[in-house]
Amino acid sequence: DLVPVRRALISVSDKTGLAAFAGKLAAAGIELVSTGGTAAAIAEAGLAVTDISNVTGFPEIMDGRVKTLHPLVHGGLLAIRDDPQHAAAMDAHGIRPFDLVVINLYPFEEVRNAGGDYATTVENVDIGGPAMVRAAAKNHAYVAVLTEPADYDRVAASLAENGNCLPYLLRQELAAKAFARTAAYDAAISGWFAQTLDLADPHWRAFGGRLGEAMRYGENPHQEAGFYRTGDKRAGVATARQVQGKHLSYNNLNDTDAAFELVGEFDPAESAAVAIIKHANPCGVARAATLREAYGRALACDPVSAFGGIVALNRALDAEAASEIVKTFTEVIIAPGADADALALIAAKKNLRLLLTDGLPDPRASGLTIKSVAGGLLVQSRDNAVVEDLDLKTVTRRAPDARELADLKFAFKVAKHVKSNAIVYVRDGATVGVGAGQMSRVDSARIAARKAEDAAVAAGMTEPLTRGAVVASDAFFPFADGLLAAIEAGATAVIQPGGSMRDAEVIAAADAHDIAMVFTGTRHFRH
Ligand code: 93A
Repeated sequence: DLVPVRRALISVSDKTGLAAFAGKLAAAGIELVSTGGTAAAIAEAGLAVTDISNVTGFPEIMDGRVKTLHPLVHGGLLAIRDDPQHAAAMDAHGIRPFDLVVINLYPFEEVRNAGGDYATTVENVDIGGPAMVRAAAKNHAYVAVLTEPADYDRVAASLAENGNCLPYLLRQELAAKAFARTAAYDAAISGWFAQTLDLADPHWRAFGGRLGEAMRYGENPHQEAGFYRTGDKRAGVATARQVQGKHLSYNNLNDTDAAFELVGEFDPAESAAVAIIKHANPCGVARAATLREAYGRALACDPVSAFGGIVALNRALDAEAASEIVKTFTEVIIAPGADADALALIAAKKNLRLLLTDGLPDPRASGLTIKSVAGGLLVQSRDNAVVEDLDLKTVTRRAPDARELADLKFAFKVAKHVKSNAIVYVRDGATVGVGAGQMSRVDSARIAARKAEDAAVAAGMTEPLTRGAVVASDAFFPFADGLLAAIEAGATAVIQPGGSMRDAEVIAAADAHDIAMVFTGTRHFRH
């Protein structure tokens, strides 16, 4: 997989590091071919360089708009060296291969950022550069493509190390980088157009999706919105089939995604599980032998909030569960299938949206999550930590018993899907109090406990279900107060990441109340 590098094509707007790198290539006996300005800079450094016009037999024309767009260039980039027909075409037309391509593009982004006028900005849209970058990247089986000076040193080092050859893995990685560069370049161009012409749609398209549905409005009626699908085939809200009901709104899609991602945490072979979501937070999650039972217990956690909620199931919807769900006003149901009787029951509720998928989200799957901030995007890998994979450490004198431990794991899974600060009380496989999205952890603990009290009153119970429950916290307790609030609500065991400066104080408070506490070492912030 080592390909010898004999001939390089260099065409760079940013000439940083060019002389030094070209010097190393020349010293290695590599022939240098360049476009006008680049060739002049290389010659100035005292190196031999062939002007591209001497290769193409054609002058650079139209102010440089057409300088490398020529078969003698692109044939040399795209030829499959060991294909007899390609080799014959090279012979017939006098095409010589390029093994290395060094290109950085016209500085479109800089000109745009400097507020260049319309004509100047458009003139800085590079055409020939991206064409060569893409050709070389496509043909990475034979060609290495560099798109930024930051890679010069390691490519020079690799050439020196491998006897003037470059290994396949490096060419492949450089190709991936090259396509990322041209994609970002085109996104910058389309973004500039969208901004200049005040059009939202092309801007959205640039984020790599295809417009699935244009929504009537966004999070609020005065906002425009569209749902763009990336083409990712995994089970989820973008690949679900809508069987019935009104169009999904922006908020429906956001909440349905939250609901289904949460319920995907629970293995359907182990138990049925149901999550009810409002405003992207769960207001009830439960697992049980049947979906009907799990739904009933999820609903009992916070029946007031569940009104108008989204219901996600980890097993195919059956008639028993469907007949319960339709009793409460529900916006959307999402499930990995439904049987005929369930479909008939749901069909009677014309407006109820039913989404069916071919499977469940995989909580361990990799991937990216993206959030927009003013002038940029925050991109991170998906939170794919799963409590079963973590090294749980008991830090208190008392260890959780088997029932507590099962509930602690369940609670931590739910907490992963609750906006921070998240506090989740769980009893016998069902949430009994959820505190979400508070600025202080102690408030989340109190709110969750108060909601459990409300649910108890509504159900005519003498005491809230938090008595004897376990509690999960998505991040460590910075002070003992949050833990004390949970203990006061009746929690007997706690799961949390640990790692606070005051862990000792928090552990001492737990021990003083004979509470069992486990540390996960992993945090589940979600904002
Ligand atoms: O004007 S182009 O779109 N047409 C071309 O054929 C072409 N070939 C190279 N832009 C083209 N380039 C770009 O010229 C390269 O991407 C590079 O950014 C720049 C280098 O020009 P020079 O060597 O004259 O400084």
